[in-house]
Amino acid sequence: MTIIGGGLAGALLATLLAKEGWQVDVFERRGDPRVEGYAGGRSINLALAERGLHALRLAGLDDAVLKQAVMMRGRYVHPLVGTPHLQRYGRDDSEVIWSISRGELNITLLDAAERAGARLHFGMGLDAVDFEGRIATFDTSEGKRDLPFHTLIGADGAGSSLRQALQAYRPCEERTEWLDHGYKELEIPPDAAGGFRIEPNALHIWPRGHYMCIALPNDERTFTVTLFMPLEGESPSFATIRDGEQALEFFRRDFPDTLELIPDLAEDYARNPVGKLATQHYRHWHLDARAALIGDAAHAMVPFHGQGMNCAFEDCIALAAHIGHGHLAHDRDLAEAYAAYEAERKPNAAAIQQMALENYIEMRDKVDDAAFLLQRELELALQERHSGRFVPHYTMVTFMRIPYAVALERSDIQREILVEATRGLTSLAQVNWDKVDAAVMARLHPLSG
Ligand code: FAD
Ligand code: 8RB
Repeated sequence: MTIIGGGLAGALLATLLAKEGWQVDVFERRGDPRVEGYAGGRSINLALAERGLHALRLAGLDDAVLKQAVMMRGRYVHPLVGTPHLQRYGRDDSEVIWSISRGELNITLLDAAERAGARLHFGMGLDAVDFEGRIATFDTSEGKRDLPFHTLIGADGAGSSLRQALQAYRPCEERTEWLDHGYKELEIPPDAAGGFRIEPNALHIWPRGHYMCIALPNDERTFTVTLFMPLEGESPSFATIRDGEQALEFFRRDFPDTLELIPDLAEDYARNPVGKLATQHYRHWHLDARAALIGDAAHAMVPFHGQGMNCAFEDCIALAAHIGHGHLAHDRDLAEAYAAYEAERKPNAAAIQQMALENYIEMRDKVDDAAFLLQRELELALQERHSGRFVPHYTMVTFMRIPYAVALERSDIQREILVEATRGLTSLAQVNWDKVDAAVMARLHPLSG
């Protein structure tokens, strides 16, 4: 098994396959982060939820990762006017998400892959593939190198070289849906006493309608802040807020409480690049037994549900399960395993891609809105009244492992029930419970798992 990319999915899949007895080689373009430090430098964090945590559990890595994680109990919403407040994600501290460092996670996964017997090759970026002769060409510091392979697994991220090679060899339908919003990262350092400057156990959101800031805690007492806003168009957009001075003025007006939290705002803003965001769709994720794609290489998504890594880890579990033990290395079996993996995961990836787009509107606009908050209240009440039948959207995506496609289908029905039952109302006391209960019973069957 030749895995291209030693990022999050590549390193986890290498561990799982090596444990199954496969001979695994991982080729990573960058240097070894355990030797050279994690490329990208600054502390960048990710939200880990149940799907990702479960995958780590299967690899025996959950304890090691959680040791360095910061618990996030809910959304801490900072309105422009009014009091900041916590909206819990779940019922109690068993339903939380975890902020973890990408660099530390990647190192934990690479160590595990090596311990399981995988061979890691750093400084080797895939350049081109001869699928007929089964030769892969890599860029190295000493020039190009050709290596034979049996099968290639592309875990090389949203800009996947393996996917490009596949598209060149056997073009298939593809679609990149660019979001017209981008992002920029900023930082909240520790306070003078070395502690967190704001509530550590939350995912902070400053919703502002068409744009927003979020902040996730790091265990070294900093927060990584991400500003999301339109790339072009009328102010505010990245086209109109161009330098540190304009950023200061913008934040003074729209995020006044963050000014004292982000002392280097002007410098961070001027120095850090504007990131672009896209959803990528590919008709085929595999080429018979010769190649398969996982994670962002197969289905990059926008970040607003915090599920990119979680979904990529689910891909790894699914692919490893379909492939099975290392002694079944016949091309026919492998091609079947790849096809079964693709059939299982494609509808689910499409579902979370769509839900991620929808969650941007919720985060930037609705978390602050009275009608939405009433719907959320009703959602929690219905969870109590119809336990196992009415399960909140966020809970299905974040705290359960039911297929994303099932979560999407049920969320659509539930949203209709919530909107219908709260239309024109200002409090739960006015709800027509007989009618809502009947709608729940008629339209939702009990969910297992
Ligand atoms: P990656 O982790 O990107 O790994 C790809 C690897 O392939 C890299 O190591 C790269 O160097 C290597 N590579 C690339 N090209 C080649 C080549 N030609 N040859 C060899 N190697 C190559 N997801 C969440 O679930 N929760 C979050 O909160 C969250 N926050 C995020 C925050 C940021 C700033 C970003 C950018 C993403 C976030 N994501 C989050 C998404 C998550 O990072 C990705 O979905 C996840 O990393 C996908 O894993 P992957 O292995 O497919 O890709
Ligand atoms: N990629 C997240 C959520 C959902 C939070 C909620 C949202 C930053 C890039 Cl934007 C975002 C979530 O509904 O209350 N859970 O986890 C992570 C998020 O952004 C990450 C940090 C991010 N991802 C390029 C930037």
